[in-house]
Amino acid sequence: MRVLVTGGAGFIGANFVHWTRRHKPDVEITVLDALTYASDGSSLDGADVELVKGDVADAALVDRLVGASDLVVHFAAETHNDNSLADPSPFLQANVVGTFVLLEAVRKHGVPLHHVSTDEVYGDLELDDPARFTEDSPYDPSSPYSATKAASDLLVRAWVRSFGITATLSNCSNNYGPYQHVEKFIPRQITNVLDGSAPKLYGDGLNVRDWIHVDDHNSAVWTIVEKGRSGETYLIGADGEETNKTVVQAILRALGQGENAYEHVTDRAGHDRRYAIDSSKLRTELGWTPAYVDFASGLRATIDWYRENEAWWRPQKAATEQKYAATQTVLDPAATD
Ligand code: NAD
Ligand code: TDX
Repeated sequence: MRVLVTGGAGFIGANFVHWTRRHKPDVEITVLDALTYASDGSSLDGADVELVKGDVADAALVDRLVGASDLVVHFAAETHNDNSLADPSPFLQANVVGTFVLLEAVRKHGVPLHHVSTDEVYGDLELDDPARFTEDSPYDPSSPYSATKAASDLLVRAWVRSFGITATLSNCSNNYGPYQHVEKFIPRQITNVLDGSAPKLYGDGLNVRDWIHVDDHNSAVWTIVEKGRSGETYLIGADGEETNKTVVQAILRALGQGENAYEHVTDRAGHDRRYAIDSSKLRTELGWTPAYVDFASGLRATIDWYRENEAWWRPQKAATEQKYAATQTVLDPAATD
């Protein structure tokens, strides 16, 4: 079987490739990736894949690659909320037009598709709301990024209904683990501390994210590919709700610093307050369970990975911090703590 993995040089896609190599050695893998700033070809070192540099919105290229595949798993996207606030345009092109082009190719060739999406399509929850997102939650995206992911989900659903393509969808919560770009929350804070600078909390730092180890996300994707029903959406989550402040304090402690050695900086515009996933459907109908049930130990392993792989993240660090410094200023602690 040959799988076409779009976005396979990015964080989750590269981990998906390595997971597949470990658990399904007979699967042949083609990666289609534009190799944007967010990717690093070296994330795929040792993975034995065919790596094609190209755009998921390139119809001729996508047609050829899909025609030669038995399955498509679609990770390719622009993914950082802060970037989508600075310039939404690449998000429309990669996430909406790219998904449309892919859908036309799987329709033509009759190849099954798994579409990877995010819980952010459902908007956010209040901190004290006992509710969590389910497959029936209404779509209510807040940022340009999440709006384009919502649009891509709806395109996939429409192609199933109108054209009868075979496709499953998943919406996952926040991932952590190796090979995540230093612009994202957990790698940014780990590498800040390793560099001797303070972690940066947006606003009051009390926003909640529902953390899942990237290997659990990818084991869930394979479970859905193998056992899921076409046209269905499955929410993926591992009951990992934490405030951003708690995560930063855990990173500081693990790296031998005082747990309050962080700074508050300018909040993100439209910052979603809380995400929380109810993954009962995936667990009950398809029998999936996460392997990393202890966030603290998964986080420590991730910290160790960044400590041991400075050569992987170092080239991106200075430019990333420079970009942040242009828009974020340190807030008075009296106003936030
Ligand atoms: P990432 O930014 O690390 O990787 C995205 C990859 O897509 C990169 O390698 C990039 O080069 C590639 N890409 C971007 N535009 C492309 C284009 N036009 N054509 C081809 N390739 C292109 O992101 P990630 O965190 O690995 O996210 C992967 C997918 O998972 C995305 O669809 C994202 O919405 C979804 N997701 C992410 C999370 C998370 O916590 N990171 C959670 C839920 C869902
Ligand atoms: O320096 C920071 N300080 C901070 O407090 C950064 C970079 C982020 N934050 C906050 C914002 C969020 O509340 O941390 C939280 C996590 O931020 P991100 O890593 O930017 O993730 P988020 O916006 O939650 O989106 C992520 O999860 C869902 C991924 O980037 C998306 O691609 C995915 O769909």
